[in-house]
Amino acid sequence: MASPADRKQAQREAFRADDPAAGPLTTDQGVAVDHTDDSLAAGERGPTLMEDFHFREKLTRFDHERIPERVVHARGAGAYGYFEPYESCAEFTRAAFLQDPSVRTPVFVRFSTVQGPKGSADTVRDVRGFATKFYTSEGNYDLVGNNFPVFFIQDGIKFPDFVHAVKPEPHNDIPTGASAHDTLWDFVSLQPETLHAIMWLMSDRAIPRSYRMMQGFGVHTFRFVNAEGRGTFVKFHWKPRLGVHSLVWDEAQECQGRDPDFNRRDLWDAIEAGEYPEWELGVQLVPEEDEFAFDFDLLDPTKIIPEEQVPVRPIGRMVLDRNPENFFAETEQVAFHTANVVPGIDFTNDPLLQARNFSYLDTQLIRLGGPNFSQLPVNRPVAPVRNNQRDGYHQSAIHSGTNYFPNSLGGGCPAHAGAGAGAYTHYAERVDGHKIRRRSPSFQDHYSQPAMFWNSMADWEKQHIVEAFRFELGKVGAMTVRARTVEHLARVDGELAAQVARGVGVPPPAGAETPGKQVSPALSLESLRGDGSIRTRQIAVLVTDGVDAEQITSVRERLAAEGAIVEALAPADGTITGSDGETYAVDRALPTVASVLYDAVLLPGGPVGTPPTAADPDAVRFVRDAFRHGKPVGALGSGVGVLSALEPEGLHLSTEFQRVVTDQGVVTDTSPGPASAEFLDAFVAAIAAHRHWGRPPVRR
Ligand code: HDD
Repeated sequence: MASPADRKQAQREAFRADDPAAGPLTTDQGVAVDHTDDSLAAGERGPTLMEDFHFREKLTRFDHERIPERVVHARGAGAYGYFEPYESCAEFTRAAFLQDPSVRTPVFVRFSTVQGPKGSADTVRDVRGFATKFYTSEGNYDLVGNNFPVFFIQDGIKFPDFVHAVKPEPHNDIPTGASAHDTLWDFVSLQPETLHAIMWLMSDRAIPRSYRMMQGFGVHTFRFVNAEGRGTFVKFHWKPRLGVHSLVWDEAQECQGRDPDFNRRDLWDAIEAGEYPEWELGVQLVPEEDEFAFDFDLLDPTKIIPEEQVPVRPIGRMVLDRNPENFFAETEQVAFHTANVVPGIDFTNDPLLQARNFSYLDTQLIRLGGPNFSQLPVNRPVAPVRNNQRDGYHQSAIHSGTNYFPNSLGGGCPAHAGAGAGAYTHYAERVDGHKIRRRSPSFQDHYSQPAMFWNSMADWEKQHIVEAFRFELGKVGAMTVRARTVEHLARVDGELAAQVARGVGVPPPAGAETPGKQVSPALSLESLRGDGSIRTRQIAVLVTDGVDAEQITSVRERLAAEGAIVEALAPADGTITGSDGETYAVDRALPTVASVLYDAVLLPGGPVGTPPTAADPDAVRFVRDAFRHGKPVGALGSGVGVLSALEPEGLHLSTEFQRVVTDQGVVTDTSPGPASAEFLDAFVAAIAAHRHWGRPPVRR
């Protein structure tokens, strides 16, 4: 009998396709096929015959392999895992999966980008989807979130407008996986409710280093309901164990070409290597009586509750420990729906959430071709399903008995869940109002929270935001749109607006009134560095014949002990001969990789006085890119000489004699022999810091 944590995996087993090795090739009808390489033809050079049923079936099946991609979030990657609560949350919610720390609930998570099609690159500037399906004992619960805590619009009726504006333009289907185009910014400039999410989009949050290193948010205010029927407002937060880390824009762009699958490969490889990504689930809880205690509306999805105001309370953890076996069957066919809730979790009147509760079921009907998509293995609940829903496309069950309620002929089954049987009951909120089509005045402040976000950023984060605005608006053809956007920015922060205006060639806006100086330190990436470990960071060691073998071994051993992944890169694949005359395996040939695929680089020394990599332009470019992108650079022995290539980039090595020198993440030690503990400690610390922002900014 499978343990509860494995219930989803046990269920999946039943749907595994028969092993094709166990018998001959057949048609879909099970007829054995002796030859699948040539069509049935009238003579060796004659026409193909209509009666070749195998040929027609094979081609027809191929012609029908694709289903429509998701209208948004088309590109994604998913994994299975489990969730376990730290303690019972019974005080706030009766949800069964949040009661008992010994109960693991299986999950499937799909991460995604939003704008680009299914085949677009991973490292685009975009929101990332973070959708979790909990297969609970009371049915499926879907938390369909993003890596931003706010959304671009307040009411779902505007979703088609927003998505039309951000998607490729209708006449030429350009741009792919990008927001730097006229229609998006036209919409933004006319719709200041977008500004808060736009600030996040222009920040480094929009270019995560890894799905494993980004936060997730439920965005809306939801409602917990306990066994007594008492409601508590709740906002959901996922916090990654490895900390929140991002790329820099220049790097993200190069990565799109070097490895368009950068984020999905990273997730896949980490799980295959047993480095299971982990997030803590946290909640911000607001008692019902405090509904109006904030200077914004809790129902407004363009607002956060600052963590300093309502702390995030950790309630459990999620681990992803299994890759899917078939991308299409599982990651592509998974169907999330915000209205998939379980007893103890309820909605609020957030108009964006209400719209989503319509849209997701509707979209699955067209995308998955009918109403039976919940029978697909990845969507199937582990809780039993009993109802009178029948028929429709792709019904794969053979139901028997009655199909209506009430009935006596079927023994009255399935009967209503009796009291105490765990039925879902909607929160009995009192609602009273006139039918109107009007936004609440409490939704009208569009500038205070974007300003808070800006005020909370470190200097380097502000600089990246300004550069992002300049890049995006700089690609907008209509100068009126550029100017109108900058006018809105002036109402967020005058300096931000002035700097952007200077970059995009519009007049600096006259001083506008800006909201106060509210700050939320929890918003800065500076405060989200995680546990300080270097687990799963990718470290490149540039090697060639004659390299100091002792150095490589000492660095490899230490970094591997810390959980980092070390790869030796040489001018060509195969082996190299070290200074000790031994041969060492090369992990990858330099021309097949690039600095943007690694987190740090190390240059070991070679024979005395000969920087081993100095002559190799690929190696020099590698180190220069790593330096320009703020990455840790280590150099040992004569390898330090290679760093002279970084002088034009602003690196000035100390000429005073010191054994180990650390300067803005560049760690050097000119002494020969194995790397010292002091060097290794400093290099590890530099890698743990991820990026070193004191360096000169990236210039093309
Ligand atoms: Fe949505 C997909 C997240 C607003 C309509 N959305 C989708 C996915 C995520 C989100 C992560 C991908 C799920 C997957 O991996 O399959 N969406 C959000 C968040 C929102 C949001 C966090 C705001 C807080 N979405 C939103 C609105 C609407 C939609 C307002 C419509 C009124 N979203 C959809 C959709 C999608 C979708 C069209 C496309 C594919 C799908 O649902 O399954 O129905």
